[in-house]
Amino acid sequence: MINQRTMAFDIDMIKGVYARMGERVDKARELVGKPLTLSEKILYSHLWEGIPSTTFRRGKDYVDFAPDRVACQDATAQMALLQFMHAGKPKVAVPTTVHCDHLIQAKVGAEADLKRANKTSNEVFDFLESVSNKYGIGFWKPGAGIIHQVVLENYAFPGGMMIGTDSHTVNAGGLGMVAIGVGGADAVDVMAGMAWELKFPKLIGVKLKGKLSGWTAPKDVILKVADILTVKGGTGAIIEYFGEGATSMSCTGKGTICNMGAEVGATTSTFGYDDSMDRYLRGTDRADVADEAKKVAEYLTADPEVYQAPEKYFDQVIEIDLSTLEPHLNGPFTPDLSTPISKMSEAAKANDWPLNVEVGLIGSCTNSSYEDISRAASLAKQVSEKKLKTKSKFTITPGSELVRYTIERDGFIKTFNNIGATVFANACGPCIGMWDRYGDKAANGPRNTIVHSFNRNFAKRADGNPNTLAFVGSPELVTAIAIAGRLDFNPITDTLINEEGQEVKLDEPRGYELPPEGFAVEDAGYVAPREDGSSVNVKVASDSERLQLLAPFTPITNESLQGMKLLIKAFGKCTTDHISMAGPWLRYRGHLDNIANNTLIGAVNAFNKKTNFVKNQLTGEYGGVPDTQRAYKAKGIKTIVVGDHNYGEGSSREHAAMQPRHLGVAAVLVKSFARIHETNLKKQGMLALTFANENDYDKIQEDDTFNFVDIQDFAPDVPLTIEVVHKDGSKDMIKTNHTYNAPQIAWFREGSALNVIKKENAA
Ligand code: MIC
Ligand code: SF4
Repeated sequence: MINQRTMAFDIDMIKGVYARMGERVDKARELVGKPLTLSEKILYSHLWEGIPSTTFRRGKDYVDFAPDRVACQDATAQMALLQFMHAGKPKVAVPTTVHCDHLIQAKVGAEADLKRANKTSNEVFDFLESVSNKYGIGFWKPGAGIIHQVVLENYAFPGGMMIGTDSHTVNAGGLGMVAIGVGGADAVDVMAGMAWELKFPKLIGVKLKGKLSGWTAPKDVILKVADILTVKGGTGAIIEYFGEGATSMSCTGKGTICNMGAEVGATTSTFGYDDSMDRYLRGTDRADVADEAKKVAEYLTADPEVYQAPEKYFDQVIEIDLSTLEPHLNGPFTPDLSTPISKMSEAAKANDWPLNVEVGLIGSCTNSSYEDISRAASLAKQVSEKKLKTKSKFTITPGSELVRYTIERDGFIKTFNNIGATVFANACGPCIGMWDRYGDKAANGPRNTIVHSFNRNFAKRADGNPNTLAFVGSPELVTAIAIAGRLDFNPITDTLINEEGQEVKLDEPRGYELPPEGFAVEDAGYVAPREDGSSVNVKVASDSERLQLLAPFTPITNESLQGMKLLIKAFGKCTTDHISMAGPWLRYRGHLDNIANNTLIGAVNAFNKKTNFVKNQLTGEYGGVPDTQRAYKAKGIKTIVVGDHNYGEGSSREHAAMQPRHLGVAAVLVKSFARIHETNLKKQGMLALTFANENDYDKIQEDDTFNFVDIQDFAPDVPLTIEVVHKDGSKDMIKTNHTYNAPQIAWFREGSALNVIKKENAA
């Protein structure tokens, strides 16, 4: 039995979805006039209007959806729930859960780390627990596991639609959902019982030919997809996987592929319902969901014609042959720089990447299934069998207590301990910079290489050290490389010299899709909310440095958009980690004014190539971005941020929009946006604009002043013009595009989407 439940959570809701699905999908097929992909079936059966009455243009039309559930993690839930408290609702309108996973620092090992986190973040955990209790939200306490793993084990169901305040919510695609990462304000819409809006996505089909074998793992599929699509190639699209390679893969392997789909910017990824999902549902005590899904199985995958001739139904089709796919390592500093392991020796030499690997880290929300761990353990076991010595340090972060308990019972933790591994708490830990690797010396840390099975490897991401080169690989490859201690170790061809001077080769990894003796756990970590939470008091201390009640944003007026200054012109990659760094700053995720002190400190200033060093046009002096911005704010001067392509890539954290908004940035003008960040800016009542002519980026100078000359005519599909006045008095007229529809323009005019909700609820 999986802790507090013997059957699935919210089974009635799931039955309701399945009861409606047939009629809705049939109607959609009739309207669209051709066979449907799985993605379309799920989207059209979750329209806010109910039974479809019209078709939508992919990549063009905004559509109102009715997701089945919401999930939030601690670092984003604080802001989401602080906003929800303003929505004026007594209870959440759809099943919702909160998961404590991001705020646990990895240092010594699971037990001590968890104890410390419970002490240092106790105020935040208490806040989240009491808000959950009040509004009918399921609460997963610290140590229960990482949101996406817990969702896959407990809540995900084939054909469902969910949103979550974390970009890797997409993991649930492994169980055939359409699961989408959003900012907190989007989650508030759904929790408050309103429609959730999304531009109808484009569809990318990925045909997986052949089967995985030997050293190649599901991770290599997504590493290859990242190579093909790059970090922005999936933007605005759902990736749907199919083919023999898909059905022959485990459900959790599918989860890995969907999870890291966030790294190509995809709205989400998904797989059609198959036996692997049936096995996984039954293995996690959800035979009831499996039985229900079986009854509507034809609606939980694409119509047969689609996978036979995919080019007729998808906007883009990619084919990957799993039989010839090699293990890959992606990195450093970006998840799409892909190197097959057989080419690593050459690539490392050419790029001067340090070959010595200091640490191998496995686990995280995307790669800590029983299958992953058992396969990695089969390699760790060979260390003593073959009289080897593990050269790198090695760490494991299990994705959930369910997995951790089961792998301990089955002896894998012991196997890892035998090679000197550290087992961290079931939490994000090193994946989100909550890894105390260097104490306070991270900023000037030494140049070094690490390999991990996580998703992201942006600069400073894991340990705060800008000189750490992180490479992403499968847990199997990471383990083999940690044993060998070298980045260019190719376990398929290379041998190692053991303690007795003999040449030995690692055998291929072997594992189990699901635990042969079933999953087990003592306390999975779930806390059910009260039936009636109306008397629960939510306390936020007025002098708290961790939590701060929100004050509504005031609208940005047309007048304030004249005479604006440039805050920063960001050069190159500017991810949400650059805009609002995680790691030590996670501490302030519930306190807008405090966290605003990290605003854009990681962005590179295009004029001097330095971080956190921009010109204050009022004094002519250079200073940090937050301080400079606060100086403009004090004078009531609005500012603009300029950026390159895929601005805001990465996380769903709406702090990356709320902080600049709080400090007085009014507009962000870039070559292109990542989806979630663009929406987050709109939700907070800011202007998110793109250059109509990309080269105009080059026209922006350090001392520029900006006037929005036609902002009074702000309307859907009409570009906005900015007059840019340079220091020498010369001017450029710059045309900018936007994707605002009429309701989104109302968010801007009212100051934020939340202000609009509040107004509607008060009326
Ligand atoms: C991440 O992987 O970057 C995070 C940390 O999980 C974020 C959420 C956050 O910033 O809190 C994400 O992916 O959305
Ligand atoms: Fe946590 Fe990392 Fe997964 Fe984000 S990607 S949810 S930080 S484990």
